[in-house]
Amino acid sequence: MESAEFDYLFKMLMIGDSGVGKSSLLLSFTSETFEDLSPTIGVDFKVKFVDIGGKKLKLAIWDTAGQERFRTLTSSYYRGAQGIILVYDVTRRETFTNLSEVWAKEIDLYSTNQDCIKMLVGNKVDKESDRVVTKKEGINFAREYGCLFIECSAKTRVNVQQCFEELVLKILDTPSLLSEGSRGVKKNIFKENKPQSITANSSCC
Ligand SMILES: Nc1nc2c(ncn2[C@@H]2O[C@H](COP(=O)(O)OP(=O)(O)OP(=O)(O)O)[C@@H](O)[C@H]2O)c(=O)[nH]1
Ligand SMILES: [Mg+2]
Repeated sequence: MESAEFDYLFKMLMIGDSGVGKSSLLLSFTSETFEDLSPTIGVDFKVKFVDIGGKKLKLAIWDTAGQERFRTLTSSYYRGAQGIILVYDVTRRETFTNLSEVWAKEIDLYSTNQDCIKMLVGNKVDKESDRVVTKKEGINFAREYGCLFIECSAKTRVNVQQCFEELVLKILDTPSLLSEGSRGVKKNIFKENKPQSITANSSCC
């Protein structure tokens, strides 16, 4: 798909404690691979073009660092996000308790879209024997905080695609999130509007 051909641009943000697997989930979604990654420094960013719900979408996904020393950096990344993915590790209880202690508070403070869709993700379900947070606890948290919910594994890629798809479908279903700001560039707009003075090698943005 050409970069100029999409119906909507959605900004999405991944948050959660260090080591829960945010970057691994993103890599699993965008590249269909799994590698042992180093902790994210500051913030990372990936773009993926997808066809979901009959629409051509450009997803700009911001992958924040969970380490506390980067936290002040990440606040600005909440601005304008239509979707927020809150990740915890089903094998580490503190990553789940920090959802209410830290991450839900951050969303309240920094999120600018009132109707922004939140997806709660319990990651690392491939380590079932090490699980300490039950699925029921995840469901209850999601209900209390008004989030969608899914359990998945970046390693085996189970439910990774579904996680992003369900979030995007819900954004598409929310008219206030489909405003002008998220609308994509119309096909061939550059060809149609190209002024005479622009040469073949000039680039845009
Ligand atoms: N078994 C298993 N390990 C995983 C899974 N997802 C991530 N990991 C491992 O968990 C560790 C941390 O993963 P990252 O993706 O770097 O975690 P992060 O949330 O991005 O961490 P920060 O960037 O520090 O915030 C790595 O060693 C990954 O290989 C998973 O689904 N299953
Ligand atoms: Mg990371």
